Amino acid sequence: MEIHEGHIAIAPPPGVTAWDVDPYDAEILADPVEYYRELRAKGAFAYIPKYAILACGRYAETREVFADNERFVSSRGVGLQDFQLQEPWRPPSIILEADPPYHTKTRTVMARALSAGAIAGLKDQFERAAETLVDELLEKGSFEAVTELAEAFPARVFPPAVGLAETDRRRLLDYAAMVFNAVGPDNELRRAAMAKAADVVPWITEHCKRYRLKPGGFGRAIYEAADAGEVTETEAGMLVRSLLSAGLDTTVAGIGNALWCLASNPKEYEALKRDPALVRAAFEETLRFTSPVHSFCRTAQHGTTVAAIPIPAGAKILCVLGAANLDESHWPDADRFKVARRTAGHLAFGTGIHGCVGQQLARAEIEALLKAIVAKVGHIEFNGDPVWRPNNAIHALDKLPLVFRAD
Ligand code: OVV
Repeated sequence: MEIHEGHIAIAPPPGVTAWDVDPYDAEILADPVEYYRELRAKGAFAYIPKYAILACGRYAETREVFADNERFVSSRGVGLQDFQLQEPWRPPSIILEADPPYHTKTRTVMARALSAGAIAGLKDQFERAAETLVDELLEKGSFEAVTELAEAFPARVFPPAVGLAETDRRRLLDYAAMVFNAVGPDNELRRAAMAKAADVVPWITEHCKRYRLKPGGFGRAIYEAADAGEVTETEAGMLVRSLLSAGLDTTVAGIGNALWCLASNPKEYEALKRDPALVRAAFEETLRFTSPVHSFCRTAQHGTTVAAIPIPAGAKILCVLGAANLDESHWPDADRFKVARRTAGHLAFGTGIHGCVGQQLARAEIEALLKAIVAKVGHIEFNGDPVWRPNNAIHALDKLPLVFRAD
């Protein structure tokens, strides 16, 4: 058995095309649509010699792998590294990187903390914060939408919702950059993100503690499950860490990508202004069209087959959610952004038992923001070229110069 990038190096299974590509190449990460198309064209799976893994990007097989947590486990890590073979950079997440039955327990606690009821109580706060921010940006006219909007909005509303007494936007974003780049190979992106560990990790660990969290937030809701004996105090801290890992950068990406979609498709923005009830659909279409989490891996626990392709035990499978969400055999006019599209079944939040537990929170944030934008902003225009920021798991913008006009 050969080990490569921390996982079992598999041989190409019969019937699978080898493709000499690096899915974590910075240029592909910044502009992935052609790579997505080629991946789908290779078949149900492609073999990637550079990492000795399989990759899938067609809708059906990507969904099948993600939906089957028994054959395709998360406890061995959702990146290239197999946690059975190599020690991960941090203690594994007890929800993302766990399987049932343990996962069922932690997921139940997290799902309750992030329940519809808990989120409904934040709606007014989110809407007020959105109106204030959009007014400020209209006042400025032109602005850099990644820092001043996509980051600014979640940075204002998410830490208070968690109950963080003290917030540090830079450290929270740097930590997320570590978490999401960590699922890739040991490339330049991963190393650059990890270089900040000594400064960022102790801060995160400290702010997951009970006494750092204010009553009424998601953090304390998790610690209440420890009081009830459902999880230990340590596990509660680990679940708060999951909130801080997955709760900020993802919504930053979603908001930036939504603005990019709307600025690139002025007719669709007009449709949204005519019918603001489409705000929710516009966000779902943004998720489908730009897949803020572009890919995660699973590990085949045993030998199995998918689409008649034999998959050996221990194989890492790169599930390219961004490619599945653009699969023309599943989505009519897949390469067009249409706010009125039926987007049910998109894989941007994953699917199955690991499907995004914070998705209602993400929707509540972006809907508050898009509602304020649609109500107040007549036109959204580029004020320079957008620049994408390569990341081993996140597809998001680095720079988005925009103009908001009231008329
Ligand atoms: C979905 C997700 C992404 C990144 C980190 C985590 C979860 C976590 O549980 O730490």
